[in-house]
Amino acid sequence: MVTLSREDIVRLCERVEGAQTRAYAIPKLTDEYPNMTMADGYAIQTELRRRFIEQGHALIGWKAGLTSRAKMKQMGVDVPSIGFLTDRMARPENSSISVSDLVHPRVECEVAFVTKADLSGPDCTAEQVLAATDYVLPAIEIIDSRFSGFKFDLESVVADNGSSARFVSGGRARYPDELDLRTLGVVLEKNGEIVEMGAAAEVLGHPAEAVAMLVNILHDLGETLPAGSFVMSGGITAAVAVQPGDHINARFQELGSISIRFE
Ligand code: OOG
Ligand code: MG
Repeated sequence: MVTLSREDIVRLCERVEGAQTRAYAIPKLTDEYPNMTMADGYAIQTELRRRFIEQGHALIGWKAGLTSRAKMKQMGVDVPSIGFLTDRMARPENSSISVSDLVHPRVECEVAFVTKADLSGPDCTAEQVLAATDYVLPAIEIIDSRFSGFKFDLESVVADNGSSARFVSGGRARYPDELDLRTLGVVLEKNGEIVEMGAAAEVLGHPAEAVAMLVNILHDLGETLPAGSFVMSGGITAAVAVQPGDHINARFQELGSISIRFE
């Protein structure tokens, strides 16, 4: 249930938007509003999406977050969430990503889905997601919580659009029925060293489950997932902090690898 007034939602949205666009850390929103609900968090996120679209950003898809045990444990949160993705967050494969306009970025590897049919909740299933999937491809998400110390609770992180900052996709696109998306392995390397590894089943047992969950949360927000959407299903392993000079390579079984640098 939304408990915040429209005025408070707009005020908190402006606070998050300022921290995102000017890259500074703010206290988590629940410090000031301890009774804030998840619905309040989504109301702030929805207002942020409205403002970005009004400013000319294009909505290209969505992301599920906190869908693996590794991520939930790392962040101390046990409920998955969703956020929106715009064209301004996309970066090319092999590019150098500037950290000067980010607070304290981390990288994570995810399986991304591109859809070819509309999907809607409230009872969307993983089977429906796979039937509506055009292809899957690997992705690196660069998350950047706007909250001090990268510490937050669910209400605050939802308002901050799930820490969304940048993402890079590429590698090799594949049809989902040609792969076993549960046993698909990924190795994350930083400066030539393996720092994380895992299998995609870490994401709710099957990454398509995370997309189904996302569609069902969208239903609660009064939205559907249109054909042609780009959806990231959530970090498979814990996220890894990056600094200028770091080189990241995510090797996905069957889906190729993605490399990026930070400057
Ligand atoms: C929240 C975003 C989580 C994922 O893939 O789990 C996320 C955070 O950890 O800051 O994007
Ligand atoms: Mg993520």
